[in-house]
Amino acid sequence: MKADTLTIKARGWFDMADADKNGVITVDDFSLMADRIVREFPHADPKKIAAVKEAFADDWRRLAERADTNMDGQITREEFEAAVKAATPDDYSKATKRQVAEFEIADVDGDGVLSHHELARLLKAEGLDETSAFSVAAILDTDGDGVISKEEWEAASRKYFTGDDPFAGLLQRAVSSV
Ligand SMILES: [Ca+2]
Ligand SMILES: [Ca+2]
Ligand SMILES: [Ca+2]
Repeated sequence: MKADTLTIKARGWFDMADADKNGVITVDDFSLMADRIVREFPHADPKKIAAVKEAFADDWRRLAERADTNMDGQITREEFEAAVKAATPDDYSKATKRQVAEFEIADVDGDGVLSHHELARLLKAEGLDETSAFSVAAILDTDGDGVISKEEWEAASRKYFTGDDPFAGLLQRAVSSV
């Protein structure tokens, strides 16, 4: 990946992760992101809701371990960008608990795949506008069969973090316009 692509992505990820927009990433941002998803899917199985909350708490702990250099419970933009630059592709090679939990809660009809509509609801809960959410769903449906399979979701999550891919920019624009 090109260095400038990584910097642009790191900025976009920071803005996404700083959910309460107070300029630093803390545990509160991760609870807020989890709450937004849960609010979008209030009738989900309580186990799926618990899994989303736990996955976000877990993601916070993993990020803090890696990025909160001075251990004050806040990750600044500088700390975050340094951590992103120090990360190796291996750090993103496996689907995280969060990706799995997000997929599960968004699969409202429980058929094991996400319709474009189901995925768009998840993405909107994560801050995308309607148009961007459906564009991203179409991009992630790589075989064009009308649904996003677990494999497509995991491949997309990997590519989002490691590739010079087109939809990282799309996501960033969508998020920065919120
Ligand atoms: Ca924040
Ligand atoms: Ca489904
Ligand atoms: Ca598909």
